[in-house]
Amino acid sequence: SGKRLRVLVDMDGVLADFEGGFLKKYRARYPEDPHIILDDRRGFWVSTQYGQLRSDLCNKAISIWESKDFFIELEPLPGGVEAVKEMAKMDNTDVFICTSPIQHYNHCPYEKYAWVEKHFGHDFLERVILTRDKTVITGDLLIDDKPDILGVEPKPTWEHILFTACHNKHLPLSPPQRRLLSWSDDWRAILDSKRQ
Ligand code: UMP
Repeated sequence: SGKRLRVLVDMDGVLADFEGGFLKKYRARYPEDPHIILDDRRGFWVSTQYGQLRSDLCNKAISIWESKDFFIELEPLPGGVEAVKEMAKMDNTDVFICTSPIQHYNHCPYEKYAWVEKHFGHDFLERVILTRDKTVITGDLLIDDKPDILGVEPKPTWEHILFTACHNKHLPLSPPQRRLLSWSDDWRAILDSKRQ
């Protein structure tokens, strides 16, 4: 009953393994330099933490995700593609993949579309939203691993569900904020809680 539910799902860190893909390619390209194991990641910005480890490592980190084939070769996170495909088939439910491309645009926007086509099929390209400001996108839910999602709209329509990632797992939630621990967690209950 009631109106349709609109769910926005983030890509990096929620559907695609950005952190794992980064670490693997960083270690391969800079084998003599120190790295941060995933369990020690803190803070959303990988480049910031690498810059704190040693100042030159900030730009070395950035060089990894600015490289061709970085985004297309990211592995899907367990259960994510299946969950979103299932969501898209649910009655009265509209799902969109809502992702922020990097400003170095040579490869990233193209490869984000290509990744969705590869894992979801061509028809799902209708469901992709590329934006640097998610606060101007309307929806009932935004499932995203970034703790602070800010932009020009001070009161976004969506409820942010914090998707657990290596960099945010130790963060306390400010009530009434909710988490999705993984795609094995009860995402259906979160959707149902927003239905009229
Ligand atoms: N990103 C950076 N720097 C970092 C970590 C990630 O630029 O240290 C990029 C990768 C993604 C984007 O393209 O930021 C995050 O997008 P969302 O997950 O917020 O959609």
